[in-house]
Amino acid sequence: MFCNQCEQVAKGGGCIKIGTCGKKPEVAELQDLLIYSLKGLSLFAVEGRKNGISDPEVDKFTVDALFSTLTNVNFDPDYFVNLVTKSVELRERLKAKVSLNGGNVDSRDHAAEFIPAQSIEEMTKQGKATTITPNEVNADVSSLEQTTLYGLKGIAAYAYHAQTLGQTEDTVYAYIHEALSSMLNKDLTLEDWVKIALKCGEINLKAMEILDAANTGKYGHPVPTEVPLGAKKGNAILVSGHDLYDLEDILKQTEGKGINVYTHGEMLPTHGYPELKKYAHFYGHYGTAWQNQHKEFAQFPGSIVMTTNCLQKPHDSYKDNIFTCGVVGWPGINHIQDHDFAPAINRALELPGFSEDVPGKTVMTGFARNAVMGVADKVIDAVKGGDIRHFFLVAGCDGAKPGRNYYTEFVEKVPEDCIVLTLACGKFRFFDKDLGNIGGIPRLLDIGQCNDAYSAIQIALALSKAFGVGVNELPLSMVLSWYEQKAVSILLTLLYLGVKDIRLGPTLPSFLSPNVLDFLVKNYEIKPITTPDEDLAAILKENAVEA
Ligand code: FSO
Ligand code: SF4
Repeated sequence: MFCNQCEQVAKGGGCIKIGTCGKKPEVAELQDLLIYSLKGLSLFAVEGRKNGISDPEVDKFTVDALFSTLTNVNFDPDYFVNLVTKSVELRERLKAKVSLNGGNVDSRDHAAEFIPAQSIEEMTKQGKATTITPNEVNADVSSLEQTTLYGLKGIAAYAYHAQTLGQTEDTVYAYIHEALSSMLNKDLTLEDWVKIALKCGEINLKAMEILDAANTGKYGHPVPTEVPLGAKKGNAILVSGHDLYDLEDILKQTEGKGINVYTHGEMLPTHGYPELKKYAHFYGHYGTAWQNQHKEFAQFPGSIVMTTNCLQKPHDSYKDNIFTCGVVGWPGINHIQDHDFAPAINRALELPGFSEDVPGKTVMTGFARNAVMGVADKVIDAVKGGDIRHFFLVAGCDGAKPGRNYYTEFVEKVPEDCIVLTLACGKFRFFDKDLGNIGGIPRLLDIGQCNDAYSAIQIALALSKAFGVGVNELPLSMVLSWYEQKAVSILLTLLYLGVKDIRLGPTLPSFLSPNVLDFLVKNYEIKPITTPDEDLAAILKENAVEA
């Protein structure tokens, strides 16, 4: 196996024996075969669109399949065997349709013709033959191709959640197919790949926009909401991952059953949505970020539902209590079918639940774009009056590496006349700190999930409009942490928008070649994080000079 798609990659720039995430070689190679089959399928999806044919099943399948290969989503070899088989079936069906409509289906590319082997062992061998390792001869093209593939996985995650709520956009599907099929074209130049990678950022913005429309359209705009971190006596279900629709189903299906519903990890911001918070048994938040799940899930006295990433190998102590759904999977772990959460609900009723109320702190969430823009006048006055000196967007993923303590320290050291905006699971490094407020505006504003990066972008664009300056001239600095591929797509979106001077950590992606990194440094002034003191001093000094 070779996998280098996330920040947890093994030393040397690739996981080659087993993934640090727990992904086994068999699964890695089946995922590689799936990606290869999607490239073949995409050749005909592109040709189909040229001839007025688009196939909604192919579009949805491509997104689901890509998302299932994102870090910490699915570890079940059988799942990937089925997806490869389905991908080839869809390819042949589409090929026939395109041919009937006068399209050219003469591609002799192996990806357009291969037939999956009958046994899992043989299929794994087929996958191994398609594994892509960084190409030393053409390192920069190979680096941009990988960046694009990982960006596509991020786009697929957003498109998946949007399509679950019935929101789709053909430009997103069309780009995914174009980019995947481009990966079979060995004649593309470095310039071509720069364009494809930046286009990935543009399309990701679209995917995030439709997700935002889907979430706010169905559940309302988030409002500032106080969320208990303690617990209530009674049976309990813990919902992790990112999917709002799954959560709504769980809330509906548990109503009147004496079960309290808790969020874990990236589900925390769901407490801010009016159409979700209206459920009286939607109680509070339990635990912190994904990498702490072994300890936190083992202690939770109810059942647990993992709606999307980030899943880790379930420990024996809670493996009978945890349920996966949608594209998530682990071999031998119960999987929810067709949104029927009865197995997880019944398990919650069998388990003891909380024997008494557990007192705890509370945290605030729900400062998404609508809430922040609602107080824009106040914010602008505070900046003009000198009460707010600077905004820091301290956002992104959490992870297990010790270097991530940088983000906790950074937020602790942000001067009192500055505001911290945050989103995604990295916030659990500081989410329960009381940073006070500036003239009634909280100094720590939780915009939402990593899936709500669109909201942060809209806030930045609205501020730049209000101040009559570009985003790069705002008193706003981005200090980002990355882990998996959604972060790659968001980074590409920020580059597409021309955002400069991003500080990125805890380490830089291993799939960026030295020249690609140099390009990003020269054109976008991307910087690796150093120390909180050094970075804060540098940011505030630059800002003071500009002011
Ligand atoms: Fe975190 Fe995991 Fe949301 Fe990521 S839970 S790390 S960016 O996969 O999805 O922020
Ligand atoms: Fe390694 Fe990350 Fe790939 Fe898992 S997803 S195999 S940790 S690079």
